[in-house]
Amino acid sequence: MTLRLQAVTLREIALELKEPFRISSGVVSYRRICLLELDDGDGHRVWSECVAGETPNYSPETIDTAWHAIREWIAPRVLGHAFDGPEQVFARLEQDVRGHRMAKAAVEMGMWGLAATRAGRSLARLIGGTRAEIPVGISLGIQQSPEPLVDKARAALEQGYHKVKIKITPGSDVAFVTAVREALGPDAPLMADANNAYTMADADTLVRLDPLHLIMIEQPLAWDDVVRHAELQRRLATPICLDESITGLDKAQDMVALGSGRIINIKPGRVGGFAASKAIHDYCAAHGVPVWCGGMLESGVGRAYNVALASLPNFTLPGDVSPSARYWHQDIVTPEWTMSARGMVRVPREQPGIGVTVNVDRVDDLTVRREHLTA
Ligand code: OSB
Ligand code: MG
Repeated sequence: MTLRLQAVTLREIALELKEPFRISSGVVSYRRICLLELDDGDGHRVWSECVAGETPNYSPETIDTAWHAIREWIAPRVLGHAFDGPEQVFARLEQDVRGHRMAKAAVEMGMWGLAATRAGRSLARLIGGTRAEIPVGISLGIQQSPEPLVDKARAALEQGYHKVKIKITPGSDVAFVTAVREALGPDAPLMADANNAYTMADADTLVRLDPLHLIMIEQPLAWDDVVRHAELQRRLATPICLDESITGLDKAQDMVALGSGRIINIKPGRVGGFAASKAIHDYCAAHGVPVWCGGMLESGVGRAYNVALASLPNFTLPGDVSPSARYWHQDIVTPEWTMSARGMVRVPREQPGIGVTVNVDRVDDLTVRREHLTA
């Protein structure tokens, strides 16, 4: 079935987080979120989301660079072009356009959503997802002191979360994670995420995390590094998980070849979308590397794509796919994303498309700019 994009509307909305989220490289209280509405001109529409943040503290991309890239180079390559299927979109976007993977992903994932909508099938089934529900992990931002961190981690486990990720940075690391481990016991499923806050000069500090038996340490070193991570992994018993460094399948292959880590956090919005995510997923499955689905504080739209992706079989670790109420006073989708008392989010496998409806009136109220692009 031919897939053709006739028009796309870009929007920027402002959505206030329930509480500020602090990582080693910055803090966010309001999310400036870029949403796309794709239209096939045939009566089918679907929403997608770009994960780029306000500042380039996670990757070089921002919402403003993504907006520019989508308008100037990415949308024009897709609008009006006849694709045999959504799996062809990424290769076309890679041709002669370097980088801008977040901008590409917003369009590419939207094309998968559009294909699912047109086919009257759920996105999860379309991509070959097998899970009916996904175990959920929570990502806890850096706190002022260990006490509030311990309280939040305890509350998360009581709510049913399957994994607690603790953001760390030099000065808020070993003592903070130790406090949580001592309070919650040896079996609590804990991990840490440094978002590039360390260098090899800090290796001794990171080695001191080994006795805390974390499931993994996420991205301790530079955002684009795989070489030094390999050296660090040789010194650490705890598995390293790469996030920022894995911008595509090639980097996953580098990680395995060099031994830079043993686990990958796949964020479809970071790697250029679903085709790249599926390729990384399949490669990791073939090489015995577990993967899990990360998050970028998405609205309910981006979350729909993450949940569908995480239903693929090699997503064997809990994903950062927390329910809407973890982030927002009110999400922009109906139904909101919820988590069961068993810490699971249900995959909408029976509804066509992305499985949630966008509350357009609310999005209109939140919109600060919009731009309509046509074939
Ligand atoms: O490193 O995984 C990360 C949020 C913003 C930028 C980077 C990261 C994160 C998270 C949030 O950890 C996870 C979530 O969306 O729940
Ligand atoms: Mg991370």
